[in-house]
Amino acid sequence: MTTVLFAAPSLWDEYRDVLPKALTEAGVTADLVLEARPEEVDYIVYAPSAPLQVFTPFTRCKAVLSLWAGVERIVGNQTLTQPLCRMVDPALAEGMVEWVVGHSLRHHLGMDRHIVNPNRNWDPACPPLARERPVTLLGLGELGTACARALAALNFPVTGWSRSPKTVPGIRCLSGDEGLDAALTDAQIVITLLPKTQGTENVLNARTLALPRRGAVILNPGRGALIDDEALLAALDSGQIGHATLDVFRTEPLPKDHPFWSHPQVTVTPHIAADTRAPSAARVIAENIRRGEAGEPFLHLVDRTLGY
Ligand code: NDP
Ligand code: OXD
Repeated sequence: MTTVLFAAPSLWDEYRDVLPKALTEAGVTADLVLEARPEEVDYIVYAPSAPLQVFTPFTRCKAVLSLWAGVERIVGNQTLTQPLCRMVDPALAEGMVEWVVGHSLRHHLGMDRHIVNPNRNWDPACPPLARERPVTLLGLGELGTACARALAALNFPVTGWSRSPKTVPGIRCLSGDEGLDAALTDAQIVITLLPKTQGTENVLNARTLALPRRGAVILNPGRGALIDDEALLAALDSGQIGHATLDVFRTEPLPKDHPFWSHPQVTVTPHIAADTRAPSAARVIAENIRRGEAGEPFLHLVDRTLGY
């Protein structure tokens, strides 16, 4: 019998029905458990909240399957020698597209001026068309590409930046250290959808925040560490950056006394840009277990040397 250890007990209520169903639909017969003798476990379903952090005793385990897309809290775990797969799920991408498009349109259309207008100002200034507002996505992976396509479909001129060169129809694709400055220069909306790695930490810093058009908007649904907080606050205070909508932070929950909470040009959302939805995530987990049992390659393997 295949034993699947669900090592994220705080999420069990969401998965207790949908994961067995997904396993059955995938044709996998498995014992899904919350506790087991480590040497009897074939697969571990993992989330950062999981108390399990030492993987050495799981000698039979064929893969650790993350419910999260971002794996920075497990990828460097020295006790983890088993393959690590991250969450790639159409529902996660759908949620991220909605958050990114929604917040981009808020700033593009200047909605705040009309939603909060205590002095009843009749200000008929019209925003430019989307085609006149360049948007840059740092990160052209599963989520970045989905967002790039959605924004391009609304006519925004979209530039995407990735580590390796890419071709995405309708998107200006740049890559590598040499592509970063060109990707940011003159952008009016900058969206960060990169993983947190040594290569991406503080990618937005005092130097790079000076490159977008004055008054540009930053949206960060990626990870807090992608942005140098102090540099962002200075850029907001000087007007170089007009607004920052931030979903992720170096410390979460964001401490109550953090200056982001009180800054008039910062919107804080509580790491809700895209949630892992249990019914579809369960299907992703079940498919990888089916593959493992059939001796097929796992989907969405993390590259430990790259860190994502
Ligand atoms: P992917 O791994 O599919 O994409 C990552 C992208 O970042 C790729 O385009 C990759 O380049 C690029 N990249 C990585 N390192 C560098 C670098 N050093 N320089 C330039 N580009 C780099 O990840 P996803 O799109 O699935 O997810 C992105 C991140 O979104 C997650 O890691 C997570 O942190 C965050 N996230 C946030 C959520 C939220 O609710 N706020 C929900 C889910 C995810 P290449 O294509 O060449 O590999
Ligand atoms: C994730 C996240 O990485 O929710 O899945 O941030």
